[in-house]
Amino acid sequence: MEYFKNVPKIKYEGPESDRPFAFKYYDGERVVAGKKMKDHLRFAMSWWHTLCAGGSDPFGVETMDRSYGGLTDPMEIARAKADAGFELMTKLGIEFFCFHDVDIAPEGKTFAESKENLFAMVEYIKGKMAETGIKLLWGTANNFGAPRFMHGAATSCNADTFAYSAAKIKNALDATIELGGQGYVFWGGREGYETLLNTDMALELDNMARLMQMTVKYGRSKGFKGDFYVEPKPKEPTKHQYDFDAATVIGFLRKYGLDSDFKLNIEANHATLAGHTFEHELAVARVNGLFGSVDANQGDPNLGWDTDQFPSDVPSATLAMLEVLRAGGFTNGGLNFDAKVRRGSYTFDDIAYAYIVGMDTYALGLIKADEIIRDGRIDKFVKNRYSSYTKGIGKDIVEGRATLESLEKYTLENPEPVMESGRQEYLEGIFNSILYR
Ligand code: XLS
Ligand code: CA
Ligand code: CA
Repeated sequence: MEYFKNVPKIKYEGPESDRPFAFKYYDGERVVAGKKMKDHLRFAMSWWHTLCAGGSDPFGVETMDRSYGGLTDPMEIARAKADAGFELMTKLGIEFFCFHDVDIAPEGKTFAESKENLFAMVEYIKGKMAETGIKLLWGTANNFGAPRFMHGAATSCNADTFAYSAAKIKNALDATIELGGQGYVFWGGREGYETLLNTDMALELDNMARLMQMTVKYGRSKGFKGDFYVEPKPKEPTKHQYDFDAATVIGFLRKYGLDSDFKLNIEANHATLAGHTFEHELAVARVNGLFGSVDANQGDPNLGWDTDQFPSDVPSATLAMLEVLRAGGFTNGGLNFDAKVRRGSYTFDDIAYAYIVGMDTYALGLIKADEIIRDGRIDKFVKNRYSSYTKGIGKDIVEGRATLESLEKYTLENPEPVMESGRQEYLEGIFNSILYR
Protein backbone atom coordinates (compact mmCIF):
# COMPACT_ATOMS: atom_id res chain seq x y z
CA MET A 1 0.00 0.00 0.00
CA GLU A 2 1.24 3.48 -0.86
CA TYR A 3 0.78 6.06 1.90
CA PHE A 4 2.41 9.17 0.42
CA LYS A 5 0.31 8.92 -2.73
CA ASN A 6 0.92 12.40 -4.10
CA VAL A 7 4.63 12.36 -3.34
CA PRO A 8 6.91 11.30 -6.20
CA LYS A 9 10.58 10.37 -5.84
CA ILE A 10 12.04 13.76 -4.88
CA LYS A 11 14.83 14.94 -7.16
CA TYR A 12 17.17 17.90 -7.18
CA GLU A 13 15.86 20.53 -9.58
CA GLY A 14 17.76 23.63 -8.42
CA PRO A 15 16.67 26.95 -6.90
CA GLU A 16 14.85 28.02 -10.05
CA SER A 17 12.38 25.14 -9.88
CA ASP A 18 8.87 26.04 -8.78
CA ARG A 19 7.78 22.45 -8.34
CA PRO A 20 6.94 21.90 -4.66
CA PHE A 21 8.00 18.24 -4.62
CA ALA A 22 11.60 18.93 -5.63
CA PHE A 23 14.86 19.80 -3.88
CA LYS A 24 16.08 23.31 -4.56
CA TYR A 25 19.49 22.92 -2.88
CA TYR A 26 19.93 19.31 -1.75
CA ASP A 27 21.74 17.26 -4.34
CA GLY A 28 22.98 14.16 -2.52
CA GLU A 29 25.60 13.28 -5.13
CA ARG A 30 27.09 16.78 -5.38
CA VAL A 31 30.57 16.99 -3.90
CA VAL A 32 31.08 19.82 -1.39
CA ALA A 33 34.22 20.16 0.73
CA GLY A 34 35.62 16.88 -0.58
CA LYS A 35 32.59 14.68 0.12
CA LYS A 36 29.16 13.96 -1.31
CA MET A 37 26.43 16.06 0.30
CA LYS A 38 24.60 12.95 1.46
CA ASP A 39 27.74 11.73 3.26
CA HIS A 40 28.27 15.08 4.97
CA LEU A 41 24.67 15.43 6.07
CA ARG A 42 23.68 11.83 6.87
CA PHE A 43 20.00 12.76 7.19
CA ALA A 44 17.79 10.64 9.42
CA MET A 45 14.03 10.34 9.86
CA SER A 46 12.69 10.41 13.43
CA TRP A 47 10.19 7.56 13.76
CA TRP A 48 8.24 9.18 16.61
CA HIS A 49 7.41 12.56 15.10
CA THR A 50 7.02 11.33 11.55
CA LEU A 51 5.01 8.14 11.99
CA CYS A 52 3.48 8.27 15.49
CA ALA A 53 2.69 11.84 16.58
CA GLY A 54 -0.86 12.76 15.64
CA GLY A 55 -0.87 16.48 16.40
CA SER A 56 -2.60 16.46 19.79
CA ASP A 57 -1.83 19.33 22.17
CA PRO A 58 -3.09 20.22 25.67
CA PHE A 59 -6.16 21.83 24.08
CA GLY A 60 -7.08 19.40 21.36
CA VAL A 61 -7.12 15.88 20.05
CA GLU A 62 -5.12 14.46 17.15
CA THR A 63 -5.64 16.07 13.77
CA MET A 64 -3.62 13.54 11.76
CA ASP A 65 -4.67 10.05 10.80
CA ARG A 66 -2.17 7.66 12.33
CA SER A 67 -4.39 4.60 11.96
CA TYR A 68 -2.94 4.07 8.48
CA GLY A 69 -6.28 3.61 6.76
CA GLY A 70 -8.39 2.62 9.74
CA LEU A 71 -6.28 -0.19 11.22
CA THR A 72 -7.01 -1.10 14.85
CA ASP A 73 -4.62 -3.95 15.71
CA PRO A 74 -1.53 -2.37 17.32
CA MET A 75 0.94 -4.71 15.59
CA GLU A 76 -0.71 -4.13 12.22
CA ILE A 77 -0.40 -0.39 12.82
CA ALA A 78 3.25 -0.86 13.77
CA ARG A 79 3.95 -2.66 10.49
CA ALA A 80 2.04 -0.01 8.52
CA LYS A 81 4.17 2.68 10.18
CA ALA A 82 7.30 0.85 9.08
CA ASP A 83 5.95 0.54 5.53
CA ALA A 84 5.06 4.25 5.45
CA GLY A 85 8.42 5.25 6.95
CA PHE A 86 10.47 3.29 4.44
CA GLU A 87 8.30 4.60 1.59
CA LEU A 88 8.94 8.17 2.74
CA MET A 89 12.68 7.70 3.26
CA THR A 90 13.01 6.05 -0.15
CA LYS A 91 11.12 8.87 -1.85
CA LEU A 92 13.23 11.51 -0.10
CA GLY A 93 16.55 9.69 -0.45
CA ILE A 94 17.02 9.65 3.35
CA GLU A 95 19.47 6.91 4.31
CA PHE A 96 19.01 6.68 8.10
CA PHE A 97 16.34 6.58 10.80
CA CYS A 98 16.15 6.86 14.60
CA PHE A 99 13.63 5.30 16.99
CA HIS A 100 12.48 4.80 20.57
CA ASP A 101 11.46 1.26 21.53
CA VAL A 102 7.78 2.25 21.88
CA ASP A 103 7.74 4.03 18.50
CA ILE A 104 8.41 0.86 16.54
CA ALA A 105 6.40 -1.61 18.63
CA PRO A 106 3.35 -1.23 20.87
CA GLU A 107 3.69 -1.95 24.56
CA GLY A 108 1.94 -5.16 25.59
CA LYS A 109 0.07 -5.92 28.81
CA THR A 110 3.26 -7.24 30.43
CA PHE A 111 6.95 -6.49 30.03
CA ALA A 112 7.41 -9.90 28.37
CA GLU A 113 4.72 -9.06 25.80
CA SER A 114 6.33 -5.67 25.06
CA LYS A 115 9.64 -7.43 24.53
CA GLU A 116 8.04 -9.92 22.14
CA ASN A 117 6.42 -7.10 20.15
CA LEU A 118 9.71 -5.20 19.99
CA PHE A 119 11.70 -8.08 18.56
CA ALA A 120 8.93 -9.05 16.14
CA MET A 121 9.13 -5.50 14.77
CA VAL A 122 12.94 -5.64 14.71
CA GLU A 123 12.67 -8.61 12.35
CA TYR A 124 10.11 -6.78 10.20
CA ILE A 125 12.24 -3.63 10.01
CA LYS A 126 15.33 -5.67 9.24
CA GLY A 127 13.60 -6.94 6.12
CA LYS A 128 12.75 -3.38 5.04
CA MET A 129 16.36 -2.31 5.64
CA ALA A 130 17.67 -5.15 3.51
CA GLU A 131 15.24 -4.22 0.70
CA THR A 132 16.11 -0.52 0.69
CA GLY A 133 19.67 -0.24 2.03
CA ILE A 134 18.43 2.27 4.64
CA LYS A 135 20.36 2.14 7.95
CA LEU A 136 19.78 2.82 11.62
CA LEU A 137 21.52 5.95 12.94
CA TRP A 138 20.56 5.45 16.58
CA GLY A 139 18.08 3.82 18.87
CA THR A 140 16.83 4.74 22.33
CA ALA A 141 14.30 3.76 24.98
CA ASN A 142 11.28 5.83 25.91
CA ASN A 143 11.75 5.88 29.70
CA PHE A 144 9.55 8.90 30.32
CA GLY A 145 6.04 8.39 28.90
CA ALA A 146 4.42 5.75 31.12
CA PRO A 147 3.17 6.47 34.69
CA ARG A 148 5.93 4.26 36.15
CA PHE A 149 8.39 6.97 35.09
CA MET A 150 6.55 9.86 36.80
CA HIS A 151 9.47 10.37 39.22
CA GLY A 152 12.15 9.69 36.62
CA ALA A 153 13.76 6.50 35.31
CA ALA A 154 17.36 6.00 36.55
CA THR A 155 16.77 8.93 38.90
CA SER A 156 13.48 7.64 40.26
CA CYS A 157 13.10 7.34 44.05
CA ASN A 158 11.73 3.85 43.34
CA ALA A 159 14.31 1.07 42.78
CA ASP A 160 11.78 -1.07 40.87
CA THR A 161 11.49 1.73 38.33
CA PHE A 162 15.30 1.83 38.08
CA ALA A 163 15.21 -1.91 37.34
CA TYR A 164 12.41 -1.49 34.79
CA SER A 165 14.37 1.28 33.06
CA ALA A 166 17.48 -0.89 32.90
CA ALA A 167 15.47 -3.77 31.44
CA LYS A 168 13.99 -1.48 28.78
CA ILE A 169 17.40 -0.08 27.90
CA LYS A 170 18.80 -3.60 27.56
CA ASN A 171 16.13 -4.49 25.02
CA ALA A 172 16.36 -1.18 23.15
CA LEU A 173 20.13 -1.59 22.92
CA ASP A 174 19.78 -5.21 21.78
CA ALA A 175 17.34 -3.99 19.11
CA THR A 176 19.80 -1.26 18.08
CA ILE A 177 22.64 -3.78 17.81
CA GLU A 178 20.47 -6.26 15.90
CA LEU A 179 19.63 -3.52 13.38
CA GLY A 180 23.29 -2.49 13.02
CA GLY A 181 22.72 0.90 14.69
CA GLN A 182 25.66 3.27 14.91
CA GLY A 183 24.59 5.01 18.10
CA TYR A 184 22.49 4.73 21.24
CA VAL A 185 20.98 7.85 22.82
CA PHE A 186 20.24 8.79 26.39
CA TRP A 187 17.97 11.79 26.54
CA GLY A 188 17.09 12.81 30.09
CA GLY A 189 13.34 12.37 29.82
CA ARG A 190 12.20 12.86 33.41
CA GLU A 191 15.75 12.68 34.81
CA GLY A 192 15.50 15.86 36.83
CA TYR A 193 13.29 17.17 39.59
CA GLU A 194 10.52 19.59 40.49
CA THR A 195 11.44 20.47 44.09
CA LEU A 196 14.40 19.84 46.38
CA LEU A 197 11.89 19.37 49.22
CA ASN A 198 11.42 15.75 48.06
CA THR A 199 14.71 15.10 46.24
CA ASP A 200 18.05 13.43 47.08
CA MET A 201 20.06 14.97 44.27
CA ALA A 202 23.34 13.22 45.09
CA LEU A 203 21.77 9.74 44.95
CA GLU A 204 19.84 10.56 41.78
CA LEU A 205 22.98 11.69 39.93
CA ASP A 206 24.97 8.66 41.10
CA ASN A 207 22.15 6.38 39.97
CA MET A 208 21.91 8.05 36.57
CA ALA A 209 25.62 7.35 36.11
CA ARG A 210 25.22 3.78 37.39
CA LEU A 211 22.69 3.00 34.68
CA MET A 212 24.92 4.50 31.99
CA GLN A 213 27.91 2.51 33.26
CA MET A 214 25.86 -0.71 33.18
CA THR A 215 24.71 0.11 29.65
CA VAL A 216 28.26 0.68 28.38
CA LYS A 217 29.43 -2.56 30.00
CA TYR A 218 26.57 -4.56 28.52
CA GLY A 219 26.74 -2.94 25.07
CA ARG A 220 30.48 -3.41 24.69
CA SER A 221 30.16 -7.04 25.85
CA LYS A 222 27.65 -7.55 23.02
CA GLY A 223 30.08 -6.13 20.49
CA PHE A 224 28.45 -2.67 20.11
CA LYS A 225 31.14 -0.47 18.57
CA GLY A 226 29.05 2.64 17.98
CA ASP A 227 28.76 5.75 20.12
CA PHE A 228 26.67 6.27 23.20
CA TYR A 229 25.22 9.77 23.31
CA VAL A 230 23.73 12.04 25.93
CA GLU A 231 21.33 14.63 24.53
CA PRO A 232 21.26 17.77 26.69
CA LYS A 233 18.01 19.61 27.39
CA PRO A 234 17.43 22.22 30.11
CA LYS A 235 13.74 21.91 30.85
CA GLU A 236 10.64 19.99 29.83
CA PRO A 237 9.38 17.73 31.20
CA THR A 238 10.97 18.44 34.60
CA LYS A 239 11.73 21.91 35.87
CA HIS A 240 15.40 21.13 36.51
CA GLN A 241 16.79 18.64 34.02
CA TYR A 242 20.11 17.08 35.07
CA ASP A 243 21.37 17.22 31.46
CA PHE A 244 20.87 21.00 31.27
CA ASP A 245 23.32 21.80 28.48
CA ALA A 246 26.51 20.55 26.79
CA ALA A 247 28.84 21.93 29.48
CA THR A 248 26.80 20.37 32.30
CA VAL A 249 26.71 17.00 30.56
CA ILE A 250 30.45 17.05 29.87
CA GLY A 251 31.16 17.70 33.57
CA PHE A 252 28.86 14.78 34.46
CA LEU A 253 30.44 12.38 31.96
CA ARG A 254 33.93 13.21 33.19
CA LYS A 255 33.00 12.92 36.86
CA TYR A 256 31.71 9.38 36.32
CA GLY A 257 34.40 8.22 33.85
CA LEU A 258 31.94 7.97 30.95
CA ASP A 259 33.63 10.39 28.55
CA SER A 260 35.45 7.79 26.47
CA ASP A 261 32.25 5.92 25.53
CA PHE A 262 29.83 8.83 25.34
CA LYS A 263 29.57 11.80 22.99
CA LEU A 264 26.88 14.46 22.74
CA ASN A 265 23.79 14.56 20.59
CA ILE A 266 23.04 18.26 20.26
CA GLU A 267 19.50 19.39 19.47
CA ALA A 268 18.95 22.90 18.12
CA ASN A 269 15.72 23.54 20.03
CA HIS A 270 17.27 22.34 23.31
CA ALA A 271 20.21 24.71 22.86
CA THR A 272 17.91 27.70 22.52
CA LEU A 273 15.79 26.57 25.49
CA ALA A 274 19.01 26.62 27.54
CA GLY A 275 19.59 30.24 26.53
CA HIS A 276 22.38 29.31 24.12
CA THR A 277 22.67 29.39 20.38
CA PHE A 278 22.72 26.06 18.56
CA GLU A 279 26.27 26.74 17.35
CA HIS A 280 27.41 27.46 20.91
CA GLU A 281 26.34 24.00 22.05
CA LEU A 282 28.01 22.40 19.02
CA ALA A 283 31.21 24.33 19.73
CA VAL A 284 31.24 23.27 23.39
CA ALA A 285 30.93 19.63 22.28
CA ARG A 286 33.62 20.07 19.63
CA VAL A 287 36.27 21.82 21.73
CA ASN A 288 35.87 19.12 24.38
CA GLY A 289 36.29 16.34 21.81
CA LEU A 290 32.74 15.09 22.38
CA PHE A 291 30.93 16.17 19.22
CA GLY A 292 28.75 13.25 18.13
CA SER A 293 25.40 13.78 16.44
CA VAL A 294 22.73 16.39 15.81
CA ASP A 295 18.97 16.60 16.23
CA ALA A 296 18.11 19.09 13.51
CA ASN A 297 15.04 21.20 14.25
CA GLN A 298 14.24 24.69 15.46
CA GLY A 299 12.21 26.38 18.17
CA ASP A 300 10.10 29.49 17.90
CA PRO A 301 11.75 32.60 19.36
CA ASN A 302 8.35 33.80 20.56
CA LEU A 303 7.47 30.62 22.41
CA GLY A 304 9.35 29.29 25.42
CA TRP A 305 8.92 25.57 24.81
CA ASP A 306 10.19 22.73 22.70
CA THR A 307 8.23 23.24 19.49
CA ASP A 308 10.42 20.85 17.45
CA GLN A 309 9.77 22.59 14.15
CA PHE A 310 11.37 21.55 10.90
CA PRO A 311 14.45 23.70 10.31
CA SER A 312 14.09 26.50 7.76
CA ASP A 313 16.54 29.03 9.24
CA VAL A 314 19.46 29.11 6.80
CA PRO A 315 21.80 31.40 8.83
CA SER A 316 21.45 29.06 11.83
CA ALA A 317 22.02 25.96 9.68
CA THR A 318 25.11 27.62 8.19
CA LEU A 319 26.62 28.39 11.60
CA ALA A 320 25.80 24.82 12.69
CA MET A 321 27.40 23.30 9.59
CA LEU A 322 30.50 25.45 10.17
CA GLU A 323 30.81 23.71 13.53
CA VAL A 324 30.19 20.28 12.00
CA LEU A 325 32.90 20.89 9.38
CA ARG A 326 35.30 22.21 12.03
CA ALA A 327 34.67 19.08 14.09
CA GLY A 328 35.82 17.07 11.06
CA GLY A 329 32.29 16.01 10.09
CA PHE A 330 30.16 13.14 11.34
CA THR A 331 31.58 9.68 12.01
CA ASN A 332 28.79 7.61 13.55
CA GLY A 333 26.44 10.59 13.90
CA GLY A 334 24.21 12.44 11.48
CA LEU A 335 21.41 14.98 11.18
CA ASN A 336 18.26 13.51 12.66
CA PHE A 337 15.14 15.54 11.93
CA ASP A 338 13.71 15.47 15.44
CA ALA A 339 10.96 17.69 14.09
CA LYS A 340 7.24 17.58 13.58
CA VAL A 341 4.81 19.30 11.26
CA ARG A 342 2.48 21.88 12.84
CA ARG A 343 -0.91 20.65 14.01
CA GLY A 344 -2.65 22.34 11.10
CA SER A 345 -0.31 20.72 8.57
CA TYR A 346 -2.14 17.45 8.95
CA THR A 347 -1.73 15.71 5.59
CA PHE A 348 0.88 13.22 4.41
CA ASP A 349 1.92 15.77 1.77
CA ASP A 350 2.86 18.18 4.58
CA ILE A 351 5.31 15.66 6.02
CA ALA A 352 7.09 15.49 2.67
CA TYR A 353 7.15 19.29 2.33
CA ALA A 354 8.59 19.52 5.84
CA TYR A 355 11.45 17.13 5.09
CA ILE A 356 12.15 18.88 1.80
CA VAL A 357 12.50 22.29 3.46
CA GLY A 358 14.61 20.78 6.25
CA MET A 359 16.95 18.98 3.86
CA ASP A 360 17.25 22.03 1.59
CA THR A 361 18.00 24.24 4.60
CA TYR A 362 20.89 22.03 5.70
CA ALA A 363 22.14 21.58 2.15
CA LEU A 364 22.31 25.35 1.81
CA GLY A 365 23.91 25.57 5.26
CA LEU A 366 26.61 23.14 4.15
CA ILE A 367 27.23 24.98 0.86
CA LYS A 368 27.48 28.33 2.63
CA ALA A 369 29.65 27.01 5.49
CA ASP A 370 32.06 25.61 2.92
CA GLU A 371 32.06 28.96 1.08
CA ILE A 372 32.83 30.80 4.33
CA ILE A 373 35.76 28.50 5.03
CA ARG A 374 37.07 28.80 1.46
CA ASP A 375 36.61 32.59 1.52
CA GLY A 376 38.91 32.55 4.54
CA ARG A 377 38.36 36.11 5.75
CA ILE A 378 36.61 35.14 8.97
CA ASP A 379 39.11 32.41 9.90
CA LYS A 380 41.98 34.74 9.05
CA PHE A 381 40.52 37.43 11.27
CA VAL A 382 40.18 35.04 14.21
CA LYS A 383 43.69 33.71 13.74
CA ASN A 384 45.09 37.20 13.66
CA ARG A 385 43.04 38.23 16.71
CA TYR A 386 44.99 35.75 18.84
CA SER A 387 48.37 36.31 17.19
CA SER A 388 49.84 37.79 20.40
CA TYR A 389 50.00 34.19 21.69
CA THR A 390 52.33 33.12 18.88
CA LYS A 391 55.29 35.22 20.04
CA GLY A 392 56.90 36.87 23.06
CA ILE A 393 55.04 36.77 26.35
CA GLY A 394 51.97 35.15 24.75
CA LYS A 395 54.08 32.23 23.53
CA ASP A 396 55.54 31.86 27.03
CA ILE A 397 51.97 31.66 28.41
CA VAL A 398 50.69 29.00 26.05
CA GLU A 399 53.89 26.96 26.21
CA GLY A 400 53.79 26.89 30.01
CA ARG A 401 56.90 28.97 30.73
CA ALA A 402 55.10 31.89 32.38
CA THR A 403 54.51 32.28 36.14
CA LEU A 404 52.69 34.94 38.14
CA GLU A 405 56.11 36.39 39.02
CA SER A 406 57.32 36.53 35.40
CA LEU A 407 54.05 38.09 34.30
CA GLU A 408 54.23 40.71 37.05
CA LYS A 409 57.78 41.57 35.97
CA TYR A 410 56.61 41.84 32.33
CA THR A 411 53.68 44.07 33.31
CA LEU A 412 55.90 46.35 35.43
CA GLU A 413 58.30 46.78 32.52
CA ASN A 414 55.72 47.36 29.78
CA PRO A 415 53.12 50.05 28.98
CA GLU A 416 49.32 49.60 29.30
CA PRO A 417 47.99 46.90 26.86
CA VAL A 418 46.89 48.27 23.49
CA MET A 419 43.44 46.94 22.49
CA GLU A 420 42.20 46.07 19.01
CA SER A 421 38.61 46.13 17.79
CA GLY A 422 36.59 42.89 17.82
CA ARG A 423 34.99 44.01 14.51
CA GLN A 424 31.76 42.10 15.09
CA GLU A 425 29.70 44.17 12.65
CA TYR A 426 32.35 43.90 9.93
CA LEU A 427 32.33 40.10 10.35
CA GLU A 428 28.52 39.97 10.30
CA GLY A 429 28.70 41.86 7.00
CA ILE A 430 31.04 39.24 5.53
CA PHE A 431 28.72 36.49 6.74
CA ASN A 432 25.73 38.13 5.07
CA SER A 433 27.57 38.88 1.85
CA ILE A 434 28.45 35.19 1.48
CA LEU A 435 25.01 33.99 2.54
CA TYR A 436 23.05 36.20 0.17
CA ARG A 437 25.23 36.41 -2.89
C1 XLS B 1 12.80 15.28 23.55
C2 XLS B 1 13.95 14.69 22.90
C3 XLS B 1 13.80 13.23 22.50
C4 XLS B 1 15.13 12.60 22.22
C5 XLS B 1 15.10 11.11 22.16
O1 XLS B 1 12.72 16.47 23.74
O2 XLS B 1 14.31 15.50 21.83
O3 XLS B 1 12.94 13.10 21.41
O4 XLS B 1 15.72 13.07 21.04
O5 XLS B 1 14.54 10.55 23.29
CA1 CA C 1 15.92 15.23 20.35
CA1 CA D 1 13.04 18.66 21.27
